[in-house]
Amino acid sequence: MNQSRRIFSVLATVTLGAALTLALGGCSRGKDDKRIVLGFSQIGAESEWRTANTQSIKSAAATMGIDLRFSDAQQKQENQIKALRSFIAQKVDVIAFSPVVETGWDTVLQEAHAAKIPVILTDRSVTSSPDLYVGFIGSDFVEEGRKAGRWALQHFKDGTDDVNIVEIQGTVGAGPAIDRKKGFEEIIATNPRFKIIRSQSGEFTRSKGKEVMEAFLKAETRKINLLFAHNDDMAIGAIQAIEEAGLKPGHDIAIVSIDGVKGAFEAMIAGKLNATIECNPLLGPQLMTSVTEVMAGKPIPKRIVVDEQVFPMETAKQNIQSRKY
Ligand code: GYE
Repeated sequence: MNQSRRIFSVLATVTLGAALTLALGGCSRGKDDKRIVLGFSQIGAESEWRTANTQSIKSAAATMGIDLRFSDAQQKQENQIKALRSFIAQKVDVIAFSPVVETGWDTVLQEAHAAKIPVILTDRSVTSSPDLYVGFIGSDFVEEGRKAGRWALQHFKDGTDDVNIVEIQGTVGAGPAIDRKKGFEEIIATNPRFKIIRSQSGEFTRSKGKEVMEAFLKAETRKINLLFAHNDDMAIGAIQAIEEAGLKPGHDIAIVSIDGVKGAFEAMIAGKLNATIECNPLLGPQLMTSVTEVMAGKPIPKRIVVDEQVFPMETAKQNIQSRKY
């Protein structure tokens, strides 16, 4: 081999090697990358809450040096199951996910268990056996529903008339939809004046919330006194529908919703939303701490509950600046 040929052949080998390293780099890691690999399956991007939750998870992983494989399921359980199976195939160190609905997870959780990959639930829980996951970090949704109910009892305490309530529920089968309804009903059942006259799912989105409220307003002949929306986004959608029907949201129809996102504070300052019950989406740091603990062989609590408050309209102005989502 002459000089130039030898140089060419060396160069070709080096280039081919580099190209292969680059190509493989996406799915496998360098030998000395000791970072923990976390596969995370997110529900989607249906609400302001979810966007804040995703940001929190991504930035906490970056801060804590965790190699995050993030997958968005676009609100479909089948996509989440596919993502979990792909994490198992990739042999990630830990799997975490926010289950869109509560049921239907047994098989895939058993597969993760058989592969000895610990699973942490965040935000929403499942009905599967607690032996199939190491812990669940999230809010107490029944308590959030109770807080909304207590707020309603207080708000209408002076009257004697019936309080006709319409409810816009979250995604059918989702933990927060089931539990918020349960907590709210438990409280309003203590006063016979309070009646839910219509209830339908608005899938946790603004556009569906608007659609459902439009349908309620069209079909209902009785006066609607209160709207209970399972999240702020649906309440914000419903506010538009109420205005388009020529009514004053927050006045003609009182509104209470859950999450405490910026949009809700803005609506309260504008006098269109009466109260929001906080549900904290900033679960990233807690999740990453749990992931590191699990990898260090430490037990983590089976249930980590997030602390939350109620914000009535009157306190919106003084609190909006300090809101982080
Ligand atoms: O309230 C809603 C989101 O699971 C707590 O999901 C979460 C809920 C939240 O879409 O806005």
